[in-house]
Amino acid sequence: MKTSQFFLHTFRESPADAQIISHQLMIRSGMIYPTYSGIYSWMPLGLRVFSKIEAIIAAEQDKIGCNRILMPTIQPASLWIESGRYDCYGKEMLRFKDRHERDMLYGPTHEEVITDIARYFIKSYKQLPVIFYQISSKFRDEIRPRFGVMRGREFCMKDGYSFDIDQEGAQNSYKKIFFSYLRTFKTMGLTVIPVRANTGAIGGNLSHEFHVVAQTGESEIFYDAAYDSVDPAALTFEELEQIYTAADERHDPATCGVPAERIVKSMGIEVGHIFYFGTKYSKSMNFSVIGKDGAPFPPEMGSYGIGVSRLVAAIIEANNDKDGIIWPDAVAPFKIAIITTNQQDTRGAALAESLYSKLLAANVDVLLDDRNERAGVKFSDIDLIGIPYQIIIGTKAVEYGQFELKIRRTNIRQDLSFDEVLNKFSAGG
Ligand code: 5CA
Repeated sequence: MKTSQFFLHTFRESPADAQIISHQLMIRSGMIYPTYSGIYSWMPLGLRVFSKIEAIIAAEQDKIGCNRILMPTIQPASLWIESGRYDCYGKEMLRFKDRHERDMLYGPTHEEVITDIARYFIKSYKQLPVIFYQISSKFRDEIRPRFGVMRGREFCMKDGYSFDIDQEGAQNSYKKIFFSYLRTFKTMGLTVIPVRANTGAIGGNLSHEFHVVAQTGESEIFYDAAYDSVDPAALTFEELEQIYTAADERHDPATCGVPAERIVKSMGIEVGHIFYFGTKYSKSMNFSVIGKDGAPFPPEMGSYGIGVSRLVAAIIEANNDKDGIIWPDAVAPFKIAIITTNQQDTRGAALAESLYSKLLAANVDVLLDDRNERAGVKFSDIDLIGIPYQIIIGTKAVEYGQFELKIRRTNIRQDLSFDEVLNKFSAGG
């Protein structure tokens, strides 16, 4: 992609209501546009990051055998009346009537819709276990939408739902998802802490939230300092459960059993939340399957969420400096930006064009900044939008064949030849 074609619009200032750095940087880099309070449009730069995050999540879900589907955003109230949640869900649910005066809603979550699907397709224990997931828009009429896409009203979630024969099966599905989430977040360059949580409106008795530790997080989390020195992916679920972690509403210093001086308290951004709730929905919605013994039974269920749009902001909170965003490679909108310092210099422009087409041919995600702007403007824009690697093509490149590589995160600069640049990045380095 070339900046001469790419719809890149950066701003020097951020609006007064943008209180946290990720919100400010997302607006300043033109990643999102606030269409309405808590409702955002994703612009080309933002959508590239969003899509990479979505693809990482989907790849990991597929790898562990989850089935991707797509459910409607608009749901009939009747399903929620069946499950018993219609009256208790409260004002967060956007309710309206269709032209036939039937009660409808914009889905804040999909337990009812998936249970209705499952009871149509699944008749026998032989069809279990199965896990479905989707990546789609949700609407929650949050009382205080804020921090941009961090707490939106319309937002994107990966929501997954498991169906199992018995408790043991359901807990295995839960654990499988638990560890897949650790891998998913790691691939995005994020460190997360899974904490024991309450189940709230979803219901059930086993639940974990996944938190990115950040000053600007909205939730308080508590955990045993011992957690800081473990690699959760290297432990079993049972071993991990031995180390105390808790979401705010679950933490009780009197009963937690960990000496106060060992308890770490920090702010966290909740990027994922998983629930095991047994037969809550299968029972209330009359979903049962025929068991081995010929008798019908309600399957055991769990649900598993990742905040896809929130993740974009969370990654920025964890990766920025005074000049802007610093994307981890895996989610960067472009891996490399080629910057000509003087686009009028046809020799430099030709070198840039040639490097650009060779990198493109090698399948590298590259942005060519071929704008007729001052070098300083280009440098600050490319820093702001967080491209991990910058190749600067100025007089040194034209005169001596020296292409300056700047690494955004470390600010380390290095002169490379044309072929060295090509080899370094074509090999996936
Ligand atoms: N049905 C379950 C799991 S599929 C569920 O809805 N869980 S949830 O309510 O915890 O939401 C899952 C994830 O969506 C949260 O962990 C959070 O990362 C994200 N999320 C929730 N509300 C918002 C919001 N208003 N804006 C952005 N992301 C949100």
